[in-house]
Order: sequence, then C-alpha cells, then structure tokens
Amino acid sequence: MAKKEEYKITESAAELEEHLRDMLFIRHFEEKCNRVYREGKAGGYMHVYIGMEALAVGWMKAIRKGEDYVITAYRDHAHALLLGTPPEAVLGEIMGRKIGTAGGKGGSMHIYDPKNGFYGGWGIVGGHIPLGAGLAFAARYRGEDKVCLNFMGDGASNQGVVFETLNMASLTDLPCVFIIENNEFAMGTRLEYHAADKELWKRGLPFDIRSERIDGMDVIDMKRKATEIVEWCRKEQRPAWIEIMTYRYSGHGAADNDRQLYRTKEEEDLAWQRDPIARLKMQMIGLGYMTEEKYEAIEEELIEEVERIYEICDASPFPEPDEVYDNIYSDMKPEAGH
Ligand SMILES: Cc1ncc(C[n+]2csc(CCOP(=O)(O)OP(=O)(O)O)c2C)c(N)n1
Repeated sequence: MAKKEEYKITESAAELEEHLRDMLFIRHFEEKCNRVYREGKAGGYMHVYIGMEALAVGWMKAIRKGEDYVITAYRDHAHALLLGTPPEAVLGEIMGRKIGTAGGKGGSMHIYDPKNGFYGGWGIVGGHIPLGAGLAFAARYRGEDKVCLNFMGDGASNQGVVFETLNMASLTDLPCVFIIENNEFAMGTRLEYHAADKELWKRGLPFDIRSERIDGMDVIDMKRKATEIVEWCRKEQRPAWIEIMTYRYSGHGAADNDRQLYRTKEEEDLAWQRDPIARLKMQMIGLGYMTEEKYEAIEEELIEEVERIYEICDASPFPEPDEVYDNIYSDMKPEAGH
C-alpha cells in the first residue's frame, strides 16, 4: 500500500493497534485521575501524563519488562501501568486505598512496584537520578544483563546532582539511559526561562556520553529508537543521555490546570496538532488498519474499563489508622518517646 511507504511503516496492524490502545488507556486513566482529584477523592499532589503518552509507551516496549529497571519522578502513573502494575493498584494508591502499591500511604507521586521493575515514583526534583544510576550499578556489579531507564523532567535536568551522576555513570560504564521528558515546562515556568541552553541533549557530551534528541510525539519512531538505544546500552555497557521532545497538555499538577500563565491558548492549540494519539489514529486510517467506527468502539471500551477500575478502588478500604507507623525506617510510635 502506497501509504505504508509514505509513512515508512513496517509494523503490523496488530502492533500499531496495541500502541494506540496503550496510549488511549493512559489518556483516559489520567483524565479520570484529574476528575478524581477535583472531587476530593485523592489527597496530596497529582501530576498527569496527558500529551506525553507516546514517550512512555515507546520506552516501555523497548525494555525487558520485569527484568530491566525503571525509575522516574512524580509524573509516574503511565510508567507503572505500562510495566504491568495492576491499574487498580495504581488508582488505589492515588486514592489512598489499601490496595494501592504502597498500601495507600504514598499517593500519586509514589507508585512503587519493584516486582514489575518499577522503582518509583519520587517527589524531590532530580533526587532519584543517582538512585537510578545505583540500580544500573547494582546490575553491573552483580553481572546481570539489565539496563536502567532513568526518567526526569526538563526542569530536573538542571539539578546539580544530575551532572554528578552523569560523571559517575560515564566513569563507571553504567548501563543507564537518562531520559529527559522535555514537555517544555517545569513548574509555573517554561524551558527558555529555566535552561541557559535549550538544547538539553548536549548536556551529556562533556561527560563523553552518547547524547541525542528525539521526537516523542511519534510512538512508532519512539519505540524503534528506544529499542536501538536500550540494546546499545546493554551491549556496550555504557550510559546514554536522551532528550525527548514532548508536550504536556494539562497543567503542571491537577491543582494547577486552570492557572497556566506561562503559555497561551494559541500555543496549546498548535501543540494539539502534534497529539500522538490523533497522529497514530490518522496513520492507521490512512493504512486501512483503522476506521472511525472501530476507533470509537475502542475508546468506549477503554473508558468503561477505567470506570470499572475506579468503582473497584472507590469501594476499597483505606489503610487502618494503626498502620500509620508501619513501613517506616525509625520507630516513630508515640510510645517510643517521639
Ligand atoms: C528539589 C525540589 N525543588 C523544587 C521542587 C518543587 N517542584 C516540584 S515539580 C517541579 C518542576 C519540575 O519540572 P520538570 O522536571 O520539568 O518535570 P515535569 O513536572 O515537567 O514533569 C518543582 C520545581 C521539588 N519537588 N523538589
């Protein structure tokens, strides 16, 4: 088919449909999270991934799930869902329920599921970057054939600890992919206000680290390039520093959705033209792999699925009050004198 050459697509219809379903599921899951937050059914902070879906889908399909390590910041729902964490355990955590990955005591920013290779879920900007390097170091030290995907935001990439980690990662040959989710914004600010050089991809070069910039709004290309980089890291036992160009359509956090003073409506409208879901949908229709009717049916099915997950979470108990001191490092119980 002519379109196949035009789009340079070699992937099967089934593979593309899986990409589409994964991205759509994340989008509807995140939209539900925003509503849940507004209804007061989720505490603390919450940050959603709307607009960035192709990025996580591409990278999670590039690794050996459950074997390789993944770590990220607080915008963490999509990574966990794609790694195979049960969605009830993700939404349950967000809603503070016992069925959550941290028993409901971590919340949205602290999804954690090491059984599926997911090491969080961290709230201190840039704080988890050395931890990710530590995971890669552990893999190397034990002689395991594992790679660590170490995700961070563009804002986080300015943190001093990131540069220290890059130095160590290069010196010690860590199989670690540092992935910058450049969604153009940090918190209440945008790239040109926080980064002296907007070309974040260059920051790995002084450390003799493979460094690249990739479009993160094309899921097909994202997966292909991510796969090549992950296998390169595994084989060469070297780190990589990869800037992914993406966009977040929602506010920084669920509480900031209506107060985005750092961007214009026109800019946002233009960004919607790059929407990774609409892009794949149109490509699939062009290839004859999808119809409007089928797309609508898939979307309806996924919306229902998210509602089903929500009902389960909403009917689930909160942790017991006497569990409040469980799973903490020191003995903080009042009877211990604190
Ligand atoms: C060390 C530290 N400083 C400040 C904050 C407050 N803060 C939370 S998110 C954020 C912005 C980070 O933006 P970015 O890394 O681009 O990630 P994004 O939210 O775009 O995914 C800031 C400054 C924090 N959590 N930790």
